[in-house]
Amino acid sequence: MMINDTIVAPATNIQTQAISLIRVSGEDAFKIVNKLFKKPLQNIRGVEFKKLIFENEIIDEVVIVKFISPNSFTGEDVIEINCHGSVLIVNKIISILIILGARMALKGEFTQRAFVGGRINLIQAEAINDLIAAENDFAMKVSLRNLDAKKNNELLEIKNELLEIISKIQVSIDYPDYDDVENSTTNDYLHHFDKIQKSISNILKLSKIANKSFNGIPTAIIGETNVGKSSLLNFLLNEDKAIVSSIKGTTRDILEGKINLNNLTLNLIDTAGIRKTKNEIEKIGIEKSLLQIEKAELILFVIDATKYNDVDNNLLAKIKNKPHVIILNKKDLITEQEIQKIKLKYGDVVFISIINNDIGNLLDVVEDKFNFLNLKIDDQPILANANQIGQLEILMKQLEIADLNLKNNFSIDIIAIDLQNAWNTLNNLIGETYDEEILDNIFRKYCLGK
Ligand SMILES: Nc1nc2c(ncn2[C@@H]2O[C@H](COP(=O)(O)OP(=O)(O)OP(=O)(O)O)[C@@H](O)[C@H]2O)c(=O)[nH]1
Ligand SMILES: [Mg+2]
Repeated sequence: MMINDTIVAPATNIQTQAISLIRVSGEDAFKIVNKLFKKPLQNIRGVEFKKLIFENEIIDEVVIVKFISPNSFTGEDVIEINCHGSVLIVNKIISILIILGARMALKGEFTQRAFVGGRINLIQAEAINDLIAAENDFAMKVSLRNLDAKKNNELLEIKNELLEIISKIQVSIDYPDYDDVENSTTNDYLHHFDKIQKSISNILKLSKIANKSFNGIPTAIIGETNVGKSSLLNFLLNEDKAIVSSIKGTTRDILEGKINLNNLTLNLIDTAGIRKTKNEIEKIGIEKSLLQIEKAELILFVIDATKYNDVDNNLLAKIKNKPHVIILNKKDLITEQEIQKIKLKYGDVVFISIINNDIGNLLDVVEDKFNFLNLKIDDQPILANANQIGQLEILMKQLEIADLNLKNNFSIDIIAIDLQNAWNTLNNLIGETYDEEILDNIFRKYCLGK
């Protein structure tokens, strides 16, 4: 990636729509865009209405928004062209700008420039993409929070504390006698260190919980045959995805779909009904269902309410040690008296009747299983995307190693190296130091024009 050239990209979809937005950023933004007007743009922040002309032909009437370096998103001169939302016009304007000297931007390159130019830190840059990709309210709130650099001051504090320990250690390496003067004993280090470890461990724990909300929770719909598992999948997805029939063993293979609740996303998996069978194909399907019980992080266990006394106890035992919701379907076929009996037998269950489009409070019960709402997202950093969690895990390990070596009275030089590693990881996380390749990996996941 060259940082000195001027880039252009559509910031809205290339489709027929009311208005489309084209972004230009770079040193030559004004020079290039001005070639399209009779009179050049005024070189001040603001908005101008213009006729866009190329080779004596009017291309469009546009509204130009101008941001002057360094007061723009990228930190460079940025010109946004609001043109009519025609695919032809957008393509034409972009082609002309490229002929005139701009280069087509890479995905996420505007944000990358904002980061490299020091306008935002890496956590903020990642939050922009997480926000665009957010599929539920919780993911949206966490991303919005991370757009604000101040919200992650705790990380900077931890970094400063680490630096302080490192420099003290450095002093005692360079001037061994100075230790007594400073009175900075190993205990001092240990005390500071415990605090740092606790903070990072807490941030990692919360970030992992939040990550579940970002990525979706693998949720298997499990039960015996004919209980209404596929009917439930179809209802939740609001489409006829799975075949539903009164024949036992209708579903043979797993089927997947995704739904967004208020604070979490479920990756639903419909499975073959579990029963004893001689049919080879059905057997394979059932093996897959059993595997899904292992793999899923939430199980929706469906029981046919008219057959609540015949549920396979082995199967019930398998799901009991995983997060699960017991669902009694076909409520329409049983009496109030039977409902009471079922409650006595199973305790906390949800009654539903898919045939009557009634799933009771099922979705609330599911949301309550994961208490994202109780996470006080304002109180501590939450870095929920996979890249950040990976870095936090490395950091945690490095701190643990340093801690262990301190407690085992290892030479102070070794501990200095351990801490330096942790400090480097923390810098990578915030983006104060970075590897070009890693950055490219992060930003190429962004939308074009972002
Ligand atoms: N009365 C009643 N019937 C239902 C209800 N929900 C589903 N059914 C019927 O139950 C039968 C089985 O439904 P499916 O959704 O195919 O059941 P399944 O659990 O996926 O079955 P397998 O794929 O064979 O394991 C179908 O005839 C559905 O119409 C309900 O709430 N009430
Ligand atoms: Mg089915």
